[in-house]
Amino acid sequence: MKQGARFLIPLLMLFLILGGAIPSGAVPSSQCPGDLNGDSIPDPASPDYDPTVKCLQLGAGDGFVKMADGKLQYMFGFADLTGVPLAMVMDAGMLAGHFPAPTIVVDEGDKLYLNLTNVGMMIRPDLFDPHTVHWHGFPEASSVFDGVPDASISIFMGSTLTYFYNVVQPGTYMYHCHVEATEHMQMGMLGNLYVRPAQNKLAAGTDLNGFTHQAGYKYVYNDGDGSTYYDVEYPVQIGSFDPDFHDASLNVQPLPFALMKDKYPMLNGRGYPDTINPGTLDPPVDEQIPLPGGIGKISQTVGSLIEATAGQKLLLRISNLNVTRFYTLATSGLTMKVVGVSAKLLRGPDGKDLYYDTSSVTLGGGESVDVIIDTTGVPTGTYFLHTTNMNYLSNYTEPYGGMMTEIVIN
Ligand SMILES: [Cu+2]
Repeated sequence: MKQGARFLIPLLMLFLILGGAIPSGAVPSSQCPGDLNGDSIPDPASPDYDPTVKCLQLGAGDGFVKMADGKLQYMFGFADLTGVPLAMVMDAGMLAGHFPAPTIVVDEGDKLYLNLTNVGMMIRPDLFDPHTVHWHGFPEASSVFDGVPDASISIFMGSTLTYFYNVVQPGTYMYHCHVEATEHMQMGMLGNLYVRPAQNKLAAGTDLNGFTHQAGYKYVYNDGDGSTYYDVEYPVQIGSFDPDFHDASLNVQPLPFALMKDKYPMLNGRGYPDTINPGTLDPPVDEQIPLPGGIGKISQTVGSLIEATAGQKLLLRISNLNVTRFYTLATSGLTMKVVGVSAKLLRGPDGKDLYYDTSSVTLGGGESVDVIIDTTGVPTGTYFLHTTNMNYLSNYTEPYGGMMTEIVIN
């Protein structure tokens, strides 16, 4: 990190010289039907108010996160700026990247207006990288909202694009920036995203092939028989960082694409034992990089401690967005029933139930599974969800960490 500090001084001077390159005075032109005061939140008093409209204001830029062994990592990331007045979005978004990106949860039938503002790279003002949002695996309303630069548009510094999604399919998805995807995804522009099914909103007492729906019941998919009922849910995203790649980016060095080897395996942007901290991690700080008001913003808010009460059905929405390899996640002493794969209910073409029980799932980048753990009859206690790629039960040189978290049955 000393090396990083050496490069930072000239970079900061460059930033001051290029001050106009990042138009912090520009006010995003965001769309949110029913928003009366420009904070990206629909107001019920508005004549345009529609309860199925959801709005999000995301910033795309850079920031810092801390690994479980204490190492600071420069990263690119998204920030949730919903509720921030539009005039403040550029300032609030700078150096505010989160890892993982803010979790997006919507209901089938919603209309989602996702405003993406590129706030620029504070630490790398020499980069003029655009960004996008790619909702992986979802049938977009138009290819312009797909976020793949070849087929749609990407967002430059100071600009905002409103992505519109007609939320027609439930399931466990994920999202990421698709610009220079190997770099921007390795750098951390990855997040959880899932859609709850319309079946949740059926009238109480509705018969589902012998299963009686009640108010408050939740399902993973529109299964028609209550077989994907669950009580509590947790998104668990597999991700991993290569510190050599991140340090090269911080130090304005050539990026080692072909040498990329992730040494910080994580769940929801943390290695064990940070994974079992249910709350927000302390803001990352480093005395070596004296950037006033910069480093120190909260950037890791999504824990992965999993808790249930014995007898409950526990849903894990597991996705993998790392760019380097497959990972296997296993449970010890618990059975996982796989009911969905890659945002689809696991059924054959004739509707035949293809759910299966397992103790491990293996996912490559871009894959997801929905697993239900029925804790009926399970002894209370602490269980583990961990990778069986044993070398990744580590935080780089520190053993006993990495891609692992705890499932606590109370
Ligand atoms: Cu990007």
